This record gives sequence, C-alpha cells and structure tokens, in this order.
Amino acid sequence: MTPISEQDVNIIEKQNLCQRVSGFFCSRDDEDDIEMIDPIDTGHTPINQIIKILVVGPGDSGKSTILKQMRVIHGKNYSTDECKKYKPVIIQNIVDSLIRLVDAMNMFNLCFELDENEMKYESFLNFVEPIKSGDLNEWNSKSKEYCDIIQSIWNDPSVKICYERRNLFYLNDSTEYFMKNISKICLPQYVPELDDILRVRQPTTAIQEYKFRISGTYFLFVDVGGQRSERRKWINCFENVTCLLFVASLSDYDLKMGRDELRVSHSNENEEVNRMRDGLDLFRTLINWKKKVYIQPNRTVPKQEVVDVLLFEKVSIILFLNKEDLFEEKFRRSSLKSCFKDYVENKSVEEAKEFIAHKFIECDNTFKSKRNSRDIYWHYTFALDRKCIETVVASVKDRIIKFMLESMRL
Ligand SMILES: Nc1nc2c(ncn2[C@@H]2O[C@H](COP(=O)(O)OP(=O)(O)O)[C@@H](O)[C@H]2O)c(=O)[nH]1
Ligand SMILES: [Mg+2]
Repeated sequence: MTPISEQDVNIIEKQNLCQRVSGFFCSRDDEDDIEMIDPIDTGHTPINQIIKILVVGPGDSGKSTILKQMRVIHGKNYSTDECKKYKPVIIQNIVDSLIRLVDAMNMFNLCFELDENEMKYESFLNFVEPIKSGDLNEWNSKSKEYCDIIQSIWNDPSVKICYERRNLFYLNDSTEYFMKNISKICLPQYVPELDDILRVRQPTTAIQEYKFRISGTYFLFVDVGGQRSERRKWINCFENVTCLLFVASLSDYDLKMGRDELRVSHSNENEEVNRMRDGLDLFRTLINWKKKVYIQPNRTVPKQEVVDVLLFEKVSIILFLNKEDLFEEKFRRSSLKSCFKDYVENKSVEEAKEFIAHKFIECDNTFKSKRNSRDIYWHYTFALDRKCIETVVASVKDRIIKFMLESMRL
C-alpha cells in the first residue's frame, strides 16, 4: 500500500476541521436520549461560530458540577423552581449515604454503639421506599422525626468509624456536607441553595448539551455521563469535536469501583478495580482511538485507500484533575502507593499532583514521539469553587481558540 503523504493527511484533516466548525450537532441514533438545556438564546448565531467540547471522564469525577458552575458563571442562575427540583435528589443522596454507611458496618463487623439506633434504623428503612421513588409526602409530614433519626445514626461512633474508612466502599463525597446541614434540609420550607445543588450527586444518564457564550464565542458542551454503562453511547458524540475535556478526580487514587458499577458494565463484580486506574484506562482508550479515513485517488495515490488515523489527533485535549480539595485533605494519611507501585514517598502535595498528571500524559501513545507528540494541557481544579472554575475556563477558552486558529493555518 502506498504510504499517505503528510499533505494528504492535511487535506483530510482540513476537511474534517471544516465539518467540525460548521456542523456542531453530533450524529446520534437515539434522539430521545438528548436533553437540551439552553440557558442562553443562540437563535441567530451562525452555526460555524459554535465550538463543540466533549466533556468526558469517569462517573463522579465532577463533570456535571463543573458544568453547573459554568452555567451560573456564563449563563444564568437557578430559578426558585429549578432549585426546588433538587430537594428530592438531596434527600435521596442522604438516604443513600446512610444506608451505605450502615451496610459498611456489617462489612467491618461493627454494631451500633447506641442500642436505640438499631430501632431507629429499622424505622428509617420503613420510610425510605417512597423517597427512593421521589415521593416526599411522608418525608414532609414527618421531617422533624426523620431529622432526629438521621442525626442520631450519623453521630453513632460505629458509623463514624465506617466514615473514616470510606475509601474501602462507595460513599458520596458530599455525605458530610449534607449531614452537617441536615437540620436546614429537614425544614418543611427548605429550598436548596446553589451550594447544595453543587453538592448533589445525580448520575448523568442522558447525553446533555449546554450552550454558553464566553466573551462573545459560543461553546457547546456535551456531557456524556461517565458511568461504565453509559460509555457505549459516547461514540455517537465524537463527530465534529473541537476539544476533548477529560475530567478525572485526583482523590480517586485510593478508591475502588462500587460493585453496582461493575455489575451494570457486566464486569466481574469480584474484581477489584481502582478508580484512578479505571480513569487512566479510559483516558488512554479515548485519546488513542483510531478511525478509518478514506483517501480518494489522486496524483500520488492511484486507488482509493483506507488508513487509520487518530480520532482526536487534531482535537485540543484538555485534562481537568478535579477534587483538588479532597486530594490535599487525604494525601498525608493515604499513600499514592496503593495505586502507583513506582511512587516514591516524601513528595510534597504539589509534586504528588504532578506525578498523577504525568501518569495521564504518558497514556498518550504519541507521548514519546519527538515529531508528533500532542500537547495535552492540564489544570488542577476544585469544582465547588466558582473562582477556580472561572479562571480555568477562561484559560481553556483562549487555548481552544488559539488551537483552532493554528489548525486552520496548517
Ligand atoms: N469536595 C469536592 N466534591 C466535588 C468536586 N467536584 C465534584 N464534587 C462532588 O462529587 C460528586 C459527583 O460530581 P458530579 O459532577 O455529579 O460527577 P460526574 O459524574 O462526573 O458528573 C457530587 O456530589 C459533587 O458535589 C470537588 O472538586 N470537590
Ligand atoms: Mg454527571
């Protein structure tokens, strides 16, 4: 087979780039799966001025939280009605965390220190079924009673031991925040505030699209959901992407995948999968993904040929290493060695973060190539902090526009 020249690849890629900037909607099999959230009116915007950013990464890494922050920074605030819709989800999060903590007591052969908590937990289990399905009637009528039960169980020393060992089972990172605010949440007139909404854990099951205007440029962010069961849908969104924004959690290094996550993905539920390793594998798969490109016959290529090229070769790749706050908090008490055998102790927090960043960068197969290595930019982020996201996103925006201009100049 005649090797393709660099010129041929440039021609193909230029065509792809034109498609990328002119057609921003992804091809998809399943229209009903797409939820369009349009905080700003882009009605008269020429389509070629919209930049499509694919937001990917493992479940729970903070993708939706970052997009919620961006919505507030660049779009609009949550209305009271929208805030109210988060109340059942917050209560479900609390119920879920409490059940997981008590289940963990069995795992560690612990019992409640306070005998009365045994009965309290039983009555708690009796009222959770309707809550799980979003029915808050029972909760609203007895919220004072439930508040007392939840606080009593949360304060039980055995539950506290389980909380300290939370890296050994799945627990929502916002558990402590919600438990500390339980009195406020249990008030009948409670309406979630932005800080509460950012703490919500709500797995993204549909592909969600958000449009924002950032300093005059329209960006379309596509949040594809990170749970293993969602990943098969991603391929539908890969077309016309200008930037791949990969979000990973720095604090994942000593966490295991939950059994339920392994079960939905049909993996062996007894296998121990480290969350950061899962994130690294996913990043490696995505950035090294190859697509087939047809080359039409021309002067140098007499017959039509098919070649494999990197799907994201001419796509700006940006990595957000999120949950910086949790990483800094756990770094001194939990070693990075649990994930990386080659990690050498006694590093500073900054050095340790850089060590993780390099593990991601090394996933790129072009990393060692002197001529063709890709520039992958990374930022450490704390998604709950609006200032942090504002600053990082401004720099990402500049980088993408520079990248697009350079690609067009090629
Ligand atoms: N402490 C902390 N929690 C975060 C951060 N980013 C996200 N979270 C929490 O992590 C959970 C999962 O976040 P989410 O955005 O839903 O993850 P997604 O599955 O990637 O969309 C939520 O409870 C968030 O509040 C962060 O930087 N720090
Ligand atoms: Mg999400």
